[in-house]
Amino acid sequence: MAPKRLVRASKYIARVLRHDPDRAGLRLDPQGWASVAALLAGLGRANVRLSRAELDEVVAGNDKKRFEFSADRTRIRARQGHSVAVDLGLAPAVPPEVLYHGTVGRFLPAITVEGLRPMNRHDVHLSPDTETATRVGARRGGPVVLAVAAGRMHRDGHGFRVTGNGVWLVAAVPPEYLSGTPGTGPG
Ligand code: HQG
Repeated sequence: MAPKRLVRASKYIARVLRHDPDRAGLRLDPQGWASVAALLAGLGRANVRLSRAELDEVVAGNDKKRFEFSADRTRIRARQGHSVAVDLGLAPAVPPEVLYHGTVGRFLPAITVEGLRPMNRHDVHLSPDTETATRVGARRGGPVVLAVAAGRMHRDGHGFRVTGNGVWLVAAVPPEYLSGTPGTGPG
């Protein structure tokens, strides 16, 4: 289990690299990369003091592999989840026939009408299995897992990409591709 301080640092880094680079005085390049030295300096200014070795530990030990280093390890970025404009350079990929989305009951009336929208992120995030989707939904309350007819969507021309840690991204999911999964929500 990571010490509390590293968990706190990890959350701060996620916020900076995905949503708010200004907060740490950072500039992200178009692919979302920031200088490791600048990140550590920015963290220090925000009183989240971290050594390079501890940063390595945060990146390697992160439960969902949220961050990655460049090949020369001088730059770092979030693998997904941005609200700031970045081009992660992910190639289009053919999704499995079914992907899953974990949400909560209170969003279903809107989702049923509008489908899944990226909300504050750049893409809708989909999970390859119901266990992961259940965890994603449970962040907000009693989880409801929706099945997404990803194969059919792809054949209909919707572009999918997959991140290095197995999260599937798509611009939106129209309601006709959604259905409930047994036991977690409306059928
Ligand atoms: C919902 C975490 C109303 C959607 C997780 C979700 C994931 C709608 C929320 C990753 C809607 C957006 C992404 C509509 C979608 N009307 N609500 N039309 N369409 N929603 O956090 O998928 O820890 O942006 O169901 O584990 O929950 O950050 O997306 O509940 O992998 O690495 O609007 O974030 O990863 O919430 O989570 P989010 P998400 P990290």
